[in-house]
Amino acid sequence: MDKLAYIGLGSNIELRKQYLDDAIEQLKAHEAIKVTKISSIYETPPVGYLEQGPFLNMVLELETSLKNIELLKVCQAIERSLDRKRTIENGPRTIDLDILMYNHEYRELEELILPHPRMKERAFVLVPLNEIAPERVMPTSGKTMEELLLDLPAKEKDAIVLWKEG
Ligand code: X6L
Ligand code: MG
Ligand code: MG
Repeated sequence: MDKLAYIGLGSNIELRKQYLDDAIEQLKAHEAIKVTKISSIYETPPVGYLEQGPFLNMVLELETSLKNIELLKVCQAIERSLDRKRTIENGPRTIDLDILMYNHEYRELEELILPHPRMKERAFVLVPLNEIAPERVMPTSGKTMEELLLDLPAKEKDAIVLWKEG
């Protein structure tokens, strides 16, 4: 039985759009993954570590027969293949793939916490998630993406701008 998963993608090293596209192509090429929804791309100011350039962020919906940790390993392999380095904590990255939700699971494993513990505070995640899955309920909070987004300060949401090529 396939599981429904949501993956957050982010890049802030050029060529940002190319890294997003390459990551999506690698997920699509995986035999155990079907990409079922793709959000728009948003340009977003950096959060956490501020001395870095703006991100492109988006969210994907997947159907997969992979187990949660297997999906994590696939995401990490894609990050490595796209030259992800971990030099500065929360610093610039070619590509970041985070499992936001996996089915309706809530669990804390050593390698993976589901749902992503900080997704409900991050407009750069909730704006694209609300676009493709407004009625989806976040396990642990019991709120829909639409409701979580309403809880965020307007100035954080206003900083998330639809991105257009060129
Ligand atoms: C205090 C301390 C408050 C740390 C917040 C927030 C840390 C977010 C890390 C934090 C804190 C993060 C992206 C990003 C990052 C991204 C945008 C992170 C991990 N990833 N900013 N910052 N998009 N716009 O994908 O999310 S670093
Ligand atoms: Mg991240
Ligand atoms: Mg990550």
